[in-house]
Amino acid sequence: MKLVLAIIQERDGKRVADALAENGFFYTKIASTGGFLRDGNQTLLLGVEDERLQEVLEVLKANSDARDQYVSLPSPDVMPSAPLLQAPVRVTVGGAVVFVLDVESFHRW
Ligand code: 2BA
Repeated sequence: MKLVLAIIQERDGKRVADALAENGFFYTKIASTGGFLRDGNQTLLLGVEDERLQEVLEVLKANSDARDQYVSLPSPDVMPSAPLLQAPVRVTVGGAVVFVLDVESFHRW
């Protein structure tokens, strides 16, 4: 079994959730915040059997789009000494950022 940890953009949340449910995947959704943009995103935890790993990755990929976003200045919390940027900087935000972890054991009571 694998634990898939997928960080998706908030705007893709409903589409991804509907597709996962339609395909019979269980998941837990956690509201999260990106450390760089400080924008809301969603973190999904999915426990999946090894043989369905590829399938769940395809569902995630098909339903989450990469988008360009503009950042006008570094967050003072992150870079206190950085000067303000003159012009907004374009940043491409995934798609999805996905980690796949081996599950040592799984229990449900
Ligand atoms: P954020 O941290 O808000 O990052 C949003 C986007 O900003 C990133 O998109 C990337 O294109 C850019 N970015 C992030 N850190 C940067 C930096 N130090 N310098 C320049 N550009 C930077 P994605 O890579 O698609 O990441 C989307 C979200 O996924 C991230 O939101 C974060 O919440 C999460 N994420 C990405 N990589 C991660 C990692 N290695 N560990 C944990 N979470 C991660």
